[in-house]
Amino acid sequence: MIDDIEAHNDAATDAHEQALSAAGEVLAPRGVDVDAVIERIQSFEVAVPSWALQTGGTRFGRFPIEGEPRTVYEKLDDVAAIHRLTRATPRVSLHIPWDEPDDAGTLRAHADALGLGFDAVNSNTFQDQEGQEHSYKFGSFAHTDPAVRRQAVEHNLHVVELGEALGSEAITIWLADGSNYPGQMHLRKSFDRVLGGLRDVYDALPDGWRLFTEHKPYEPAFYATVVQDWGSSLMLANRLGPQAQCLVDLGHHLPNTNIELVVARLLTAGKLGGFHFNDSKYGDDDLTTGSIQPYQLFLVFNELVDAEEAGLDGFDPAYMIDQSHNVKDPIEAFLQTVDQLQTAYAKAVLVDRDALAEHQQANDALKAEETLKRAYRADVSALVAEARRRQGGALEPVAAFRRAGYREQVAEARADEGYTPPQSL
Ligand code: AOS
Ligand code: ZN
Ligand code: ZN
Repeated sequence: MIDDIEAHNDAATDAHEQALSAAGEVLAPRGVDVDAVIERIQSFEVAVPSWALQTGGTRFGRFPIEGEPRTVYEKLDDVAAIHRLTRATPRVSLHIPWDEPDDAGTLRAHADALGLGFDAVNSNTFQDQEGQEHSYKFGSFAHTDPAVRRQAVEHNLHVVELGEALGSEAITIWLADGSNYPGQMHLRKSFDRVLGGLRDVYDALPDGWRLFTEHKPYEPAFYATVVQDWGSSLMLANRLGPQAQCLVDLGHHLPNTNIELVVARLLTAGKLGGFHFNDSKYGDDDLTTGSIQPYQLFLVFNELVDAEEAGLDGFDPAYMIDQSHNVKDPIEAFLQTVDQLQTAYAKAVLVDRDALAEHQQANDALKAEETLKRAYRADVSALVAEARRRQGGALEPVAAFRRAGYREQVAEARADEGYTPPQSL
């Protein structure tokens, strides 16, 4: 299916090599080791969420495209295509029950054959599923009825068990629990109930596993959400123990929140578990990462690279994407996203940290800011493309994807009854 990457790269090579040498001419005199930066970009990996390979939608509707994956197996095929082009997405973050496999062993074998593994598994207690005994209308872990809380805990234990069978090593728990009106929910007691439920899940974690709590300020609850911000998430992680950490979804902050500062604080606490990358203009918009606020994304990566280079104890964030693709082809949106993430990472690697430290020490606000801006302004697109090429990926992933006609081919295959595996990936 996507087997003409070399031919595609050949056609794009001349222009790419000119761009790469032009970048070298700008960066080398600044003391930048271009090859070292390319190697750092090559080391960057991010997981693809199983829930975003079909077109998304809003509560007003969804506009599907032909060739969308129908099963979790087909979703993995699409992730393999993204990985083939980018060489940066070797793992899938699975949503349960939306992508619950009939048999974990079969799914794991399918992933193995595609060269894929599994990142954090995601539970779901924000919807009622068919045949479910108790409703989550008024909460799950925070519910006033112990039977509902037990059901939510059991579901999460099942997700951990399934994740273990798939080779995953973390669970992400986002709770929709909250209230729409003052007085509806006891603010302190609801938090205590959530902590109690999470403790039951935490106590059952296999060795080496991590539990991520994902905060979100509002939606679906519009008055008070139980795990509404990083402070609540950190309280939970601290109370639970060393295997509990916080997950930062970039879209889960009120307007103007300084997200890089949130990241810095969680790093200091040793509790930065991972990310859901996306971008937003207004709320939890789940737009393509870097599409709205690329400078903010760079500043987040600046904190991450700073921690990485400082060798911060326990620094090991799980990088994952959480987007909804309402108008773009989801595979193309992921190709664009990975490129945006690598770009932000590369620019953060370019920051002259010694100079920055000197300017900070001297309280030279202008020079300190300019140090960041200089790295941010650098054109790293050829370095990112070269990192892909060196690993066998595409110089221009979206162009290669379109030229390969992958979506058209799967549209045909997926119109048939049953599952037709792609012929080559
Ligand atoms: C919800 O707003 C959160 O971002 C979740 O992380 C995610 O979108 C959901 O769990 C889908 O699985
Ligand atoms: Zn999320
Ligand atoms: Zn979200």
